[in-house]
Amino acid sequence: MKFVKTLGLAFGLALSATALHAQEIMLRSADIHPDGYPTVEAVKYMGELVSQRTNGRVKIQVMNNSVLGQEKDTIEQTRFGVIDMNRVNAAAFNNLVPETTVLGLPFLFRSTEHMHKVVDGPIGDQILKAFETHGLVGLAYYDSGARSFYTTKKPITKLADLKGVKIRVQQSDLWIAMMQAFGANPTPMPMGEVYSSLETGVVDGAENNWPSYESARHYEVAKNYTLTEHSLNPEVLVMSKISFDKLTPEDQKLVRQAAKDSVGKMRELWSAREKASEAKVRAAGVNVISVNKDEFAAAMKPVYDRFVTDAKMKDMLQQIQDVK
Ligand code: GTR
Repeated sequence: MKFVKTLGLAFGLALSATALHAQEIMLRSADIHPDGYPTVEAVKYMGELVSQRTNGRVKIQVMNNSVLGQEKDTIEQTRFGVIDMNRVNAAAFNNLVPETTVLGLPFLFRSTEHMHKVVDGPIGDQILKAFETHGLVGLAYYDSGARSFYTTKKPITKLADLKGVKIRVQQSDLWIAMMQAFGANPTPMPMGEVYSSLETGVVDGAENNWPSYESARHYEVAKNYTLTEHSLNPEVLVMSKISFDKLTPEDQKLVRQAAKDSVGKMRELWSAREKASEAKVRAAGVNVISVNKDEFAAAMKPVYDRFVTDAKMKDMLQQIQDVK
């Protein structure tokens, strides 16, 4: 956190309590996505809210486009208080905060509405709370749509087509296991390496939502997009516990509230961008393939067997499934 300027500090010797209160606070927030991407714009919007509500005393600077590094590294830096805030997909937290795993389970959510109800309810809160023992404060969930496969050469039209296909995955044990259960050969790597890996044949494919497939230009090199829609894993906005603890209780409340208040904006931006990205890649000639999703879902039992083992996970899963 940068305390940029101290208002009303006449001599610069010692900071009085009042002067400390008047300090301008700049919170730096990381994101890998480019300008215009809904997650980036939603955190900018949150920044506007925070600034309005504090008369410009607290501000958020969104440092997107991976300028602060790839997600795994920025998460570490956020835990150490070098970065104040971070917007990342839940998958990136799976190994650190095991409670997040449940949200990425394949074919878990019946619809976006179901996912919203879960993350907006007690389970969502429980998972956000779980970040606190790992140096992070969970602020809010953002949409990430449905993830589907895309491949460079062989189009995936049925489950058997994934056999032995090298698929890039997020760096998460859950996601590696999921790809194995689909029969694919998982290659974990950061998002920033995917384009060149597809282009040079290091991997045969990857999987993501329409906006990422489009904005990262993966559709230029992997032109077959198969609508498996295997996960609705949301994005998570977190704050560094170190940075959070430096704020006054009032500012902590304000930051939490502004994050929650940005969710509605994010959902609007997301549904518009999903449609726009889909239209753009279809217009660019992408081969969009429909599949029998039940066949893919039926292969996921080993993933559930491996990750839903203890009483806590079983209970969370049950509660999620019970949400109507
Ligand atoms: C995107 C997500 C990123 C990252 C990326 C990936 O949809 O917004 O946070 O998880 O996918 O596949 O690495």
